[in-house]
Amino acid sequence: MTVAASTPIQLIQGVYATLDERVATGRRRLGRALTLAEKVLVNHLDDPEASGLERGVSYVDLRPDRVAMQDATAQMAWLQFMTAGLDEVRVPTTTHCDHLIEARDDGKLDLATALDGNREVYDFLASVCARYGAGFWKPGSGIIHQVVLEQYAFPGGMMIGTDSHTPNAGGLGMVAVGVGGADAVDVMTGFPWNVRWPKLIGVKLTGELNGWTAPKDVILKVADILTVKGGTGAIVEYFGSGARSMSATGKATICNMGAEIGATTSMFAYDDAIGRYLKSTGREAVADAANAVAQHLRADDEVEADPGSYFDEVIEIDLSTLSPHINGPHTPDLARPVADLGAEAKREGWPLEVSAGLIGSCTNSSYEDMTRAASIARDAEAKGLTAKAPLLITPGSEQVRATIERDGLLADFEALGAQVLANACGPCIGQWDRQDLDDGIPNSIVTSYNRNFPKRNDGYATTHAFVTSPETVIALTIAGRLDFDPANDTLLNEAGDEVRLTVGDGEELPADGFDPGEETFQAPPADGSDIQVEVSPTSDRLQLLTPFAAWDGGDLTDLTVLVKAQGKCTTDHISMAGPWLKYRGHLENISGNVYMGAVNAFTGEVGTGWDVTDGETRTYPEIARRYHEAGVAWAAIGDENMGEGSSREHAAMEPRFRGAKVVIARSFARIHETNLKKQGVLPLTFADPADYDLIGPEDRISVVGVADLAPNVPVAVVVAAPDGTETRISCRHTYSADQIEWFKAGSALNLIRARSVS
Ligand code: MIC
Ligand code: SF4
Repeated sequence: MTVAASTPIQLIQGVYATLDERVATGRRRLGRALTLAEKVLVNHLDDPEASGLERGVSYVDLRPDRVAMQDATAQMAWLQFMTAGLDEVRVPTTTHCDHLIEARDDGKLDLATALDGNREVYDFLASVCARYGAGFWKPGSGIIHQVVLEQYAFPGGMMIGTDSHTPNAGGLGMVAVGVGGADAVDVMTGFPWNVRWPKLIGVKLTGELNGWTAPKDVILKVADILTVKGGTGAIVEYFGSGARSMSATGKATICNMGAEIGATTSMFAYDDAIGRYLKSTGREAVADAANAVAQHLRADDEVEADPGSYFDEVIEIDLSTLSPHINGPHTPDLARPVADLGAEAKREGWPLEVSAGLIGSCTNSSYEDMTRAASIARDAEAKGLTAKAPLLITPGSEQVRATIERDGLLADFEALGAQVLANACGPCIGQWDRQDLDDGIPNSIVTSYNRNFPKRNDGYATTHAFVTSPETVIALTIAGRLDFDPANDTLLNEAGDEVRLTVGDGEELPADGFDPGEETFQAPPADGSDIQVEVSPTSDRLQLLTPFAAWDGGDLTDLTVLVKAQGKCTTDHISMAGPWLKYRGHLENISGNVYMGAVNAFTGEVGTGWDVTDGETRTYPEIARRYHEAGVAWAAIGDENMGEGSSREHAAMEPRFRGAKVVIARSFARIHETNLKKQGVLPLTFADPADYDLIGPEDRISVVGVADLAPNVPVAVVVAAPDGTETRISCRHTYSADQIEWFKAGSALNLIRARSVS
């Protein structure tokens, strides 16, 4: 298999060739018209006749068309793939280098520093891709989701990616789902991808965006309505005239940030805007092929006419009356109109001064985003305004960077004093060596990113991050204040005149086409079998994996409680990013951060707990290491939406490596729950959420009747208090019969290894 810099038209035609028959099968089996998501799903079922199709209940096997991985998650995924004994990936796969570039000076310098500092990891990824037939996008090529949108995504396709914002490709009408590395390895090794048949949420968009309102405001509003867990287990399908009025990249922004409501993915139907984007990015043939099957790349007419009969939940948003929004701090679903932020910030004591504005990330770094933001920069310049706070720009891809440079937009930002960073994630994932401010100083930043968990951007707990559209970011950065409403307020310019900022319409696509910029793709050789993939035994960045032990057949008894997390415990809390990204290929070293950000429910302290072996208080990573060395098996307890956020399987592998047997929470985020299952840790939820309160610091937890673990049957857990009192509680799980085998084997990967050997 040769993996090219774009999806071959033959692959797409192959997917479209089965649409007629598969859509008919879906309509027949469900006895009704189909939504778009259902069409794409049915067309990718491993067995369309036999699969269960009960929403939120049946587990199904799907056959994705592609796999994409970014450098921070790909290392662990490839290390797992390498143990499977295959010669080549079975599904087209690409690796994208975007997460490991730290922002400090400017794009060029920072890239050179990253190339040097991460050489071992980049060499590993480049050689492992060449060895196993995968495409490699070098550092500087751009953020995975922008590159995928520009090169690989296609309407009606299905892909999985080892990053939670993979749904970005839903902007082109793809079912694109974020997964942990072990899921990717299943598909790369030729096995189907096993997932629960999703529920469906419909979002009907009417009207048209105008003024300061942008596509970002749609998802900020949806996040407000659904909250960080409201999309769990569901695909969000956008439809209606308002959906058709938006650009393809605007649609991608909305789908991208659907990750923040826990949705499996989000998607839009194929339309003229998507066709225009495909043509503009050199994919005329894909647009032609999509046009030929267009009736299957949207929901059946009955769905738009009567959405309530087809979706589990329907939300309606009128774009004409939607106001610009801004969400945060600390959680992406805390929304309000921009106009109301000032009053709320004063009430809450959030610093009103804006200390930095950041535009970019996979969510908002398209050509259209940049032209809208640059129009405000030009307007401000012309009106004698300067930016009151530092402005940092990260172009989403080399193609966007080269094009906005050619078209003078970078110069517009630079005229405002902006720092142009590398085409990478940068400050979005804590890769920000912030020079202008030290830790400990309460401050507010505004970003066009998607997440704003504490410490996420600069590593400072005292930074309040607000997420909004690029337009609003630049306006608030120019004003230097959170209590500025660009649509209604004025600013004083250098001459002392009151002026109002205006926002341009932006350009959907570059009139002169895209400039591809520097060549950043490395195709694999036709035969990579003689390529050596080096992992030094003394490396502190990479470590070969040792298989986890299989289940011993007994109950999980007498487990110590390592951590009982209170409130938000995202994957950033469980396995911090930023400085820790450098250990993503080294399980032992990265375990040095396990649960470091979790709030101890017994003490309210962050990252420290009680060590049962000697009664001392230590950091969670230290206690976990000591338990591992002493052979103490343990449990972790979580609150609502445990493991929210990222796809990083390190948040499951680290606990597993250090001896976790079970994680019991009030509820889980989808990817984290699957990652725990895949790595052989039992994820359970309290049947009665109030039982969370029962667990004390010195209690011992036993999961009984493990041998009888069966789908849809609750599990009994005995909580033994230090005085000997035992309380029996009931917990739920979501294992299918197949998934129970992962647990028994010790991990899903152990099963793959066993199958490849036999
Ligand atoms: C994120 O936005 O949190 C990340 C960093 O892109 C993660 C992936 C990772 O942790 O490597 C994600 O969203 O999945
Ligand atoms: Fe990168 Fe941020 Fe997007 Fe994650 S959310 S892929 S860190 S740009």
